[in-house]
Amino acid sequence: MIKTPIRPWLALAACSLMLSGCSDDPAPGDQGSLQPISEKYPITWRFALEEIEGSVQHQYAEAFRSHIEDISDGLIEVDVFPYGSLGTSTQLTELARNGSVNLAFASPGHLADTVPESGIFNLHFLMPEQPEAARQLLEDPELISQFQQPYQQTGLHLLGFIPEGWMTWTANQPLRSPDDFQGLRIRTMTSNMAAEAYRAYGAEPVQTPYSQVYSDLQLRKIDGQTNPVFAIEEMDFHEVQTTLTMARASYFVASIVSNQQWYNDLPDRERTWLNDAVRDLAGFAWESQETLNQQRLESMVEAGGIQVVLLDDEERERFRQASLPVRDKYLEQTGETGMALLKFVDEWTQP
Ligand code: 6CS
Repeated sequence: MIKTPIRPWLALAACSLMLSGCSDDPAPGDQGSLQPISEKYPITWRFALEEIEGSVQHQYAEAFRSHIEDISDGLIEVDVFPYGSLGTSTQLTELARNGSVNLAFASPGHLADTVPESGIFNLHFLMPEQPEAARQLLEDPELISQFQQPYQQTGLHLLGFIPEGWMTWTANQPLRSPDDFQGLRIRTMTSNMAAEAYRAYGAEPVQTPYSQVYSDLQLRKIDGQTNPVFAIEEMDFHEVQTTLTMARASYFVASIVSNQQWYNDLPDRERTWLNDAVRDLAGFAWESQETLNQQRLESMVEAGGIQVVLLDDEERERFRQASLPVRDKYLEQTGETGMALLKFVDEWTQP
């Protein structure tokens, strides 16, 4: 069955109309106005997702919606826009930057062309292997604060990082060593740093939006792709690939961002509700991605459509060695800020 790809440009046009026609809500920046409180509320915050319904980001956004409604006593409502309703990841970042949406997910795999420092999460063999350590690193306020200025320079405020699980590799063959990547057309997210990580293995990366991956695999325009398990299952990539290789080389990290000006202009109590909600949901984010990744791996294996290959330490070490020069490319693009971030994460990982 040929799937109809999501057509983000059509959806985006529709949404621009929808956004301009749905402004019972004050425009971003108007929310500190002198309107009587009873007229001003309820306010709706728009939250754009890079993933479809049922995904890690969607589960998070639904929990966020419910939590913020609770802590604000119904004064804040949240409109969640799953992937496909507004545009590609890069377009969502633009919508957050220009204030058309208030909140969005922005994955460094796409965002690194806009915020080069965020490309650190595209480096392989960087994150701590132990889940608890990875979690603590991503929640470390010092890490968030080091990223704040690079995000702000582009008009975004970084609210936090959300883990989505280990990236896995799918192809029509096992990928046990860099030799297996020679000439492999692997789809990566759209930033150059995301592609560099696979160029270092000898692959020919193809940088495309998420919505295009299924049909490109089906039509054999690409040979493989990389994503966490939950995403492979929900986007049906396992239908058009034979083998899933687990190398534990990199971790999928998404950032939650808001429009910087909107964030600055929020009345204090609304800003507090927002920050509290992100902090309160950190545990939920961690647990929901673990559960979703585990359940979907089991269901794909049970269905029998895809073979799972786990790399051993020796195999992983060959990839680690091949991945190291990519750190220099990251530093070329990020200078001293990137150097400080890399040092921070390295010290965290190998104290
Ligand atoms: O591969 C991608 O482009 C996407 N993958 C996931 C799991 N989330 C968002 C991102 O855009």
